[in-house]
Amino acid sequence: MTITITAFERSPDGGKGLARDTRVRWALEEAGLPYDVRLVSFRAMKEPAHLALHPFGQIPTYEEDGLVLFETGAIVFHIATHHGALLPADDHARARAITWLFAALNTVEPPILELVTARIFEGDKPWSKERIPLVEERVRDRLKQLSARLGDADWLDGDFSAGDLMMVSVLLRLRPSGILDEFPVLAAYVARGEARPAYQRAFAAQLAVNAP
Ligand SMILES: N[C@@H](CCC(=O)N[C@@H](CS)C(=O)NCC(=O)O)C(=O)O
Repeated sequence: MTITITAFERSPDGGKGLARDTRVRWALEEAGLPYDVRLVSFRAMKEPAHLALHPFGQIPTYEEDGLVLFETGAIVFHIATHHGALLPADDHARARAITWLFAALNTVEPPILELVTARIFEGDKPWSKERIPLVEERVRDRLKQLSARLGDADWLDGDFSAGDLMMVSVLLRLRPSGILDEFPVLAAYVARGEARPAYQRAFAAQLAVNAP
C-alpha cells in the first residue's frame, strides 16, 4: 500500500503548520502509516492534473492504491476507519467521536475561517474595522461553549480521537489572532494535542518543506 498526499510547495504560513496537510500528516502519524508527499504550486493546483484529484483545486488530496480523496474530514475519517486508529471500538463512543469530527469542521471551523478571511484577506477594506469585532465575538461564543463542554477533561470524549485531532487542528488556526489565549482550558487542550509525538512528527515534516 502506498499513500500519497499533496501539500503546498510553499505554504503561505511559512511553516506554522496551519495548512491543512498538517492534519492529514498528523492522522497518518497517529496511525503509524508511511506516506509520500507531492508538493504542488498554486498554479499547478488549478491545472487539470490536480483538478482531476481535487475538483476545487486545493490541497490536501489523498491517494491510496487507486482511491483518491479530498476534504480533510473525509481523509481523516478514512484513515481512522480503514487503518484502525483514532476511533474507539465501542459503537456509541465511536459515533460520538465522529460527531466531534463533524463539529470541528461544521460548527467551530466556519467562524474561525471567517475571522481569518476578515483579518488577512479583507483587512484593507474600509469596513474591516467594524466587521472584525463582530466576527471575533462569533468565534468567542463558540469557544465559550466548547470550553464549557471540555471542562477539566483532557479530550472531548474519553481517549484522544479523530474528533480531537480535527478540533485541535481547527483551533490552531486561531493562534495568530491571540483569541485562543483568552480561553485557558482550550489553550491547554491545544497544547496537549501539539505535545503528542505524532503531531510533532507531522509538524516537523511540513516545516522541513516550508522552512528548510
Ligand atoms: N474543506 C477543505 C478546505 C481545503 C482548503 O481550503 N485548502 C487550502 C489550503 S489549507 C487551499 O488549498 N487553498 C488554496 C486555494 O483554495 O486556492 C478541506 O478541509 O480539505
